[in-house]
Amino acid sequence: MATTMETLQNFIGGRWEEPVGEDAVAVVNPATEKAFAHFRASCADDVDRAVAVAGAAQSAWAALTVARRVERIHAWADTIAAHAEELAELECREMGKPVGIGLSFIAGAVAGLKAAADQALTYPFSETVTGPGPAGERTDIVRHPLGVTAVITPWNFPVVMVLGALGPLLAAGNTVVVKPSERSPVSTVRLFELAASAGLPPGVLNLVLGDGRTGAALTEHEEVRLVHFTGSVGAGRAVGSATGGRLSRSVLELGGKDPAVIDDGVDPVATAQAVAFGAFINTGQICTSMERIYVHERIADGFVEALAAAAGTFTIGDGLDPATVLGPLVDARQRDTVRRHVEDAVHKGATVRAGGVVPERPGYFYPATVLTGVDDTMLVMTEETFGPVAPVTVVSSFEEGLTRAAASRYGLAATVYTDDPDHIAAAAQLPVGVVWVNQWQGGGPERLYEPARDSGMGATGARAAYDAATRPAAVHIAATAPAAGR
Ligand code: TXE
Repeated sequence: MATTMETLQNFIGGRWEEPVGEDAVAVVNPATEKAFAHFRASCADDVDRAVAVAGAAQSAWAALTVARRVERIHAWADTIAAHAEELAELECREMGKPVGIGLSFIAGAVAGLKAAADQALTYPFSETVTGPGPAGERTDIVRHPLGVTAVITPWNFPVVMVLGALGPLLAAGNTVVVKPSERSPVSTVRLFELAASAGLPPGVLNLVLGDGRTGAALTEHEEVRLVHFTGSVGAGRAVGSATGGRLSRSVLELGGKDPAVIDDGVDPVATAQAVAFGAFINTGQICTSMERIYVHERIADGFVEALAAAAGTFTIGDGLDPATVLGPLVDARQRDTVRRHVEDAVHKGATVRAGGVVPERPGYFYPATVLTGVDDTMLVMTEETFGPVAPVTVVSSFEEGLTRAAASRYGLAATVYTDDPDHIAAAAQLPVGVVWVNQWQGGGPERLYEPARDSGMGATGARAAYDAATRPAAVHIAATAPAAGR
């Protein structure tokens, strides 16, 4: 194994190889600000080779039975599960996620990979939809794999984002080129080492390291028939334009500015603790983190007091320390974005009820922060902060909360806390992909959704991922071949 955890390499056709690209990239531990790994960003030639190798391996992979492909994916999943601790530690060092939190998300991702792959066993890759009728005619629908696909992932959940995209793509018979974020490639490199040892055939799963330019080369490649992208809206638009222009597909999971709407009548303290988790876990770096909080005026005082108290329990530190609940932000740029949003809000009249000050210590840390007195002129209410900040708005009714929640250019997810069935029905109409009621997260492999507005495009979950990973063809068969005299 040529690659090491210090000098990272591409994995193409089952072999580790140095990218041809020249630009050196360092991987920095955000808790210490020290580089601990490096690689060279892959250039277009590296991408060409990876796509060509994936193309050469695709027909043999698609020729395996579905059961055989699913079996190989399970073997990889089991190997990942056996190395979860190591992967969680690598994620912690490359992007700051506390190991305990990483472990729970990796466990979920392994279970999700297996569940997604298992759906291939019942997915109708070939089905007869009409006939044979009285005339003996028949129509079959055959769902073909697309060929070579690409997965481009962000830094907030390196392992989860790779595993979340790969199951249906691989199980449907496609081969894949993966490009992880340049900020957090190390755990993904380890995933590929484990894939090799789990017996995935060479060329089925390939890894190219690089930044947005490498991602763009992959997205623009003529032979890449689908790009599964998770990241910012700006980059997502570029991916969608490049694939659309080539008449290829993309599935885009982009940013969010997710609201939480808290109704009168719910317990303010218990709800505040739930909201603290939804706003601060993973240091607020989750696409579905709660970024706007709307609370009914009747319970607002108790709620805000409890939320500020909960924020104080999010202990800052290096994620390798079991006592840490709030790790650093991924880099200085992200920490400065969060600081800028809070300073802008305070400048425009917001009040800091918890946190709000960058701690004097090495590392890109920012405390769990609660703001009140916010309004829609503030960056913290309109742009994705992607950090541990909970801006609270007091509303006079649940309906006002829903109206404010819907007024955003994003539409990823929303969470409401209410026991009123009419309010639950009203919340289900929000222009978002996912609505959670009285719990944040959850929904299982049958959860089918598509982000709305700037938060993305392309449905995922349930069978949608297989529909995206295959191309249906209708085969209509007449009863008999033409005969003389007929
Ligand atoms: O995203 P980018 P970043 C949001 C969040 C964050 C912001 C920037 O607000 O502050 O995005 O984060 C690759 N063609 N989210 O910089 O730049 C890039 O190399 C093809 C929300 O991480 O979008 C990386 O692998 N690929 C999101 C991946 O895209 C391109 C999670 C994401 O990088 C590319 C992460 C291009 N033109 C950030 N430009 C979520 N929804 O969870 C970049 N890349």
